[in-house]
Amino acid sequence: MAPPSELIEVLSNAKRPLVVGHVTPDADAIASMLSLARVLPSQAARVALERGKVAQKLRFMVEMGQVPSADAAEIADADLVAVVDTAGTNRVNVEGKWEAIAGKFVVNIDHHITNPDFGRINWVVDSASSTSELIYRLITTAGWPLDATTASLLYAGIHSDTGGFSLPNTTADALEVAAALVRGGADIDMLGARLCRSQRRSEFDLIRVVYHNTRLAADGQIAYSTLSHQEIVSSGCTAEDIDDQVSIPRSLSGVRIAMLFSEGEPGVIRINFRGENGTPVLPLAQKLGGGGHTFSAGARIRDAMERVVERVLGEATSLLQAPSPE
Ligand SMILES: [Mn+2]
Repeated sequence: MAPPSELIEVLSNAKRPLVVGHVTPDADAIASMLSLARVLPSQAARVALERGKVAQKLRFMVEMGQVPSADAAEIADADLVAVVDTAGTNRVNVEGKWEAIAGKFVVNIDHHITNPDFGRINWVVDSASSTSELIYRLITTAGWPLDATTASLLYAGIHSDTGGFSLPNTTADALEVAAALVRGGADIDMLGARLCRSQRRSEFDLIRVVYHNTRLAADGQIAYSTLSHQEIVSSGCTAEDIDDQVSIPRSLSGVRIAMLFSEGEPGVIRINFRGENGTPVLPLAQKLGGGGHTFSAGARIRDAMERVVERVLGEATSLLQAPSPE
């Protein structure tokens, strides 16, 4: 999984590089963006990452990263765009969306199996735990400097995408990179506290609702919860704060498919899918126009919550009844 040499070459030669990630950025996207921008030779490297549009609990990463967010002129002037951790062009998180960068030299660094190689140069490794793991390999191959802050950011990205080193993507390679990052100065104590033990009251109240709304189907093989727009707003959270709360229905014993339906934007239902015990959820997400990884995927549907839940529950139930493809 060595990075292509032409990727290192164009990244090294860029004068005004811009690093872009996916909408509703998670810790892996934020870490990959900030780390890459920090290590690029150009001092003019920028990220498309507005602090206000990042989940409250991940804003400390933006503060650590200390990379300026690109303004409209800088986006227009960028001579190279690195899109990281982003499964498709419809997920690109930049002002003006994909159209704003489509005409530029785009490089694509990702680990989503559904990534269609939309860049001029593509480095997509679906066996990688995280894009952060790939960025680490890129840094060491290119010989760029890795300081303690960058190490901490990348460690946070790997920690997050592997579910705290507990999911099947926690490969020996991922653990080796994590170990190298700790040797490079990653602050495990601080990161553990910030990522796992620093819940704000608003997030705590939101999780209370996720527990309360959790329901079972298919004899307990499906667990799902819902968050209406009203429930999100009244807990003091925003759409950006919703992502890994699907871990609550997922944590029930016997669950094979866990889902979180959230209405961050009124009238649009986002669904996070997680597969347990080797149950792939990607086909489910793709059937609904989404994408992602085999056991962790997502989709968005514009419809009323009840109708979306009913439809998706039906799809999920028939997926469990279908004979396995193997
Ligand atoms: Mn990722």
